[in-house]
Amino acid sequence: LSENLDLDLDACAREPIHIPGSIQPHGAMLIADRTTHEITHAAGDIARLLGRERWIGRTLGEVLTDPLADRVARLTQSGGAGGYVGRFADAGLDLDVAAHLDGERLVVEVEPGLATALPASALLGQLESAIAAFERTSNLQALCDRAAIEFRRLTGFDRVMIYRFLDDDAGAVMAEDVAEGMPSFLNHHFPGSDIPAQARALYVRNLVRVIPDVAYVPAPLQPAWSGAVPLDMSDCALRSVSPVHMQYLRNMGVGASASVSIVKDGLLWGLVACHHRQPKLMPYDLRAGARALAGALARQVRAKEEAESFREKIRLRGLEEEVIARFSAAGGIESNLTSGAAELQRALSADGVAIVSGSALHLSGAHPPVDEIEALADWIVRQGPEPVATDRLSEVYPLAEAFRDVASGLLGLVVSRDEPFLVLWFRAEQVEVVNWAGNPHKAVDLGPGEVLTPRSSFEAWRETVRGRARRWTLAEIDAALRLREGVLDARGRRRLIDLNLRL
Ligand code: BLA
Repeated sequence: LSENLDLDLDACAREPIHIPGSIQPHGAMLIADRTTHEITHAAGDIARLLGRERWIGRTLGEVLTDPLADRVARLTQSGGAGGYVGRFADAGLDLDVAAHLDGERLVVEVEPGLATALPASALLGQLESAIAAFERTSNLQALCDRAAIEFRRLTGFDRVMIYRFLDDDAGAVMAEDVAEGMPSFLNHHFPGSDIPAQARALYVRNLVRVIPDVAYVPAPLQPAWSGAVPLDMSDCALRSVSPVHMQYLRNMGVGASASVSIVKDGLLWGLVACHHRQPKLMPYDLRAGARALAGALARQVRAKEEAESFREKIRLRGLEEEVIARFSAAGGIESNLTSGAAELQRALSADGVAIVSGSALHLSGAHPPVDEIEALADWIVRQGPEPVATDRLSEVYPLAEAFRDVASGLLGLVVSRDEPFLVLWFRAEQVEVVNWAGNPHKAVDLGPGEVLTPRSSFEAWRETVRGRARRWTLAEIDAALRLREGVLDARGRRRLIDLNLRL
């Protein structure tokens, strides 16, 4: 690969990764006619792996033995999608054979199996206990922490990360389990282009991919492909991977990589990303186990997310009532505003709050300078009665550039215009929040010229989220609106009480 990688990011997404025309050489591929079983193409070191000297023009039975060839036929008959065929141990190596149908062609893949046999009962037992552990976790973060541990136990890789896709296809490492001495990527965020769109689409269809040796030399299909349509390797375990990504892994000091899709409701929610310092295989049985475990993880992610959004709704309701009750209590709103600000901040998980009440200002958390808040409040009043909700304040209010670290996100609510009475919720710029969570960037220095590494990707992500905050959810904006109604009602009632007292 040339030193001058063309890092045009559109080009990344255009690379046709499903038709590389070659495989990773830890295994071998045989392409045969569906009806005659005659082998037309092959890739990889067949002589070494299968102990056969000639294969083109022979049948699958001659090269793989008849029982295996029969099973290939059965597996792919009557529209079967294909799958595991069996073990081939003729040449002294223990090889797993899998096959699938591609139009009129049979695609047979042969690769090293587990070095020591793992009884199905042991694998199933491990999966069962991992899934039970997933179910016992109490929230999404705890689930992901547990998942990193269980996937590392299953695969034996040095670093296992739960990588979650965020807004704009960017992603973050939200949980990690690492071997001693392995650098951490916890809390690192990455731009969407690190895993381009066509790769994400492929990973919804093909749930596990492995790169057992990042130093491999691709083995091309032979003889050279003559068909008008290149062989689609979307479903091939041995598919040779993008050279750009190989460079990325090498720059990262990784010897082997594997990743497992976490698909929730048909969408790619995240990946279990596994790294090993040395080359490392992830044989068929382990991949099947990892697929099953990732399916269970995805279902638990959904359950946790649903439970969390339900809890969130209940919590918001409870807080609304509390805040409103406080505002209606003796002493009225004014005497309760200072503690109220902190409560309002927590309610909408903001990083700061300002309450503007007449000429008084009540503050909580991280907020812009006081004179900036006053100008901002004037601007919000001028926007009209609808709440102002933005995750990129400086794009609509350029003066916010000066304090975007603490207030790139704004939810501004005018409760009443005449006094005036406003609540401003602030959310910090995303990079700032990541810094608060522990700046992962301090750990390792970037070498000169290392363009394709997670650390320079982290920098790229930093640049793309300048001036951006976490979005306000509809539930949060709704809660703010209900709060306004509640406060107005409470004030109305207090006025009446005060009036009655005076009369
Ligand atoms: C694929 N990129 C991937 C994959 C991951 C990442 C996990 C899946 C393949 C695998 O399992 O190894 C990204 N890996 C990461 C990230 C971390 C990690 C973010 O460990 C963080 C710790 N990649 C780039 C750029 C391009 C690019 C700039 O950084 C484009 C020019 C391309 N990445 C790229 C492509 C693939 C990929 C094309 C698909 C590889 C394939 O399946 O053939």
